[in-house]
Amino acid sequence: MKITQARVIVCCPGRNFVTLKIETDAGLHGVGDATLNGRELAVAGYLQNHVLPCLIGRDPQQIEDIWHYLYKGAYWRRGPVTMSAIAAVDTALWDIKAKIAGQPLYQLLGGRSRTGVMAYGHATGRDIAETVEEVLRHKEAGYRAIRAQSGVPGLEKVYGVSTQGRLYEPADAALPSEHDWDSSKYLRHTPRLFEAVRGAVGEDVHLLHDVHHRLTPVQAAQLGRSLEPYRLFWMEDPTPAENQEAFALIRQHTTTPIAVGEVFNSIWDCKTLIEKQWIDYIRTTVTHAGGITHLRRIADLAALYQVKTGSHGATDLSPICMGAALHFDTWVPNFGLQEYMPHSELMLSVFPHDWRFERGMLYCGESPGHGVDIDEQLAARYPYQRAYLPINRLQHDGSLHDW
Ligand code: GCO
Ligand code: MG
Repeated sequence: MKITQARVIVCCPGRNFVTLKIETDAGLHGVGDATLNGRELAVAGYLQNHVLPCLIGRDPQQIEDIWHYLYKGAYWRRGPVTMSAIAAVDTALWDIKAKIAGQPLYQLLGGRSRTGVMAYGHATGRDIAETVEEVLRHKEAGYRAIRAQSGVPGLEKVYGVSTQGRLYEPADAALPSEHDWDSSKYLRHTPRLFEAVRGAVGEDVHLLHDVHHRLTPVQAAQLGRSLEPYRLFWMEDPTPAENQEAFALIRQHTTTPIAVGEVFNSIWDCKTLIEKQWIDYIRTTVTHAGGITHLRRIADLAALYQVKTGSHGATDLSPICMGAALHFDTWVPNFGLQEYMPHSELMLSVFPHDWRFERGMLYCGESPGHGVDIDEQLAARYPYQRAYLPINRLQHDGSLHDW
């Protein structure tokens, strides 16, 4: 079997998505997600100019060899652009391989380990009362795990909180919008938020929170400790993780579980965090971490240290990534939790899919492959629109801070 054609499809049905479609001489095709929020065209260009010419004529069944051909063959290893491009190829090839076998993808990975995939939803409000209301609404809808974020008094815009009352989409402007930040205000407010949320929702729901890389290690340790009475399922991205050693300090001071890794793109980004058991959940997912082939390596390393998966599932990952991730989650022995941030109806119609959400659980489908495709004609009606993620400045003097 040979790859006959490969093309990159960029579309914006409400937000930008980069999709790779690979076709074969057997009449089968596969698709992969290559979306890198705010840097979409860099990955599209990398694929278009440097990857696709090398794929034509290759046997699509040689997934492992093609992965290393693209990784080692580039000489310039790792990085979000390279790894998202490799991930898209890898996802499309797994899709093709499973279609050849006539099996849903999870069967090729080793079969089903669970009946469904536990998902967490986002409860967000402009203040504590609104967030509590949203948490209760999610509980009512069947969610067993809920992430709670709220506006902070004295700060105008906060990560995760929509000011227009619609679904939150952080890449909200053609040039980066500017947010203001004050860690002291946030550190005072967040324990109050969780005191109210835990009081209202009771004991049976898992609660989560995303710090979004904003604290120093010692501030993160303070926050983790102050949240212990409310028994969080996890505290996410408490501090930036380029320096993996930073997590030793957080770990010394708090037993609040820690989830990290949505911005990681390889096993090397989390090797020390996992081996030292400084984290409890690894947030890498298919698109940004080199596809199914590489994600499996990360999950296997994590399993040795009882670290579980907690895959990123924001809307900047396309429904293709979600489909592939759900097959992965259905198989992976050390599964923890899957993030679920629903796409709009329009986005879902551009990507016909067989996965579904039902009362707090996600289920992959049973059709051959990963079960997601792209409607190219519909996608063509929604061309790329430049959109950036925001930046953050300290409120008191305008210094650039982590967003
Ligand atoms: C999450 C993430 C996202 C990111 C987004 C950036 O936990 O879901 O933090 O909301 O901000 O993926 O592109
Ligand atoms: Mg996050």
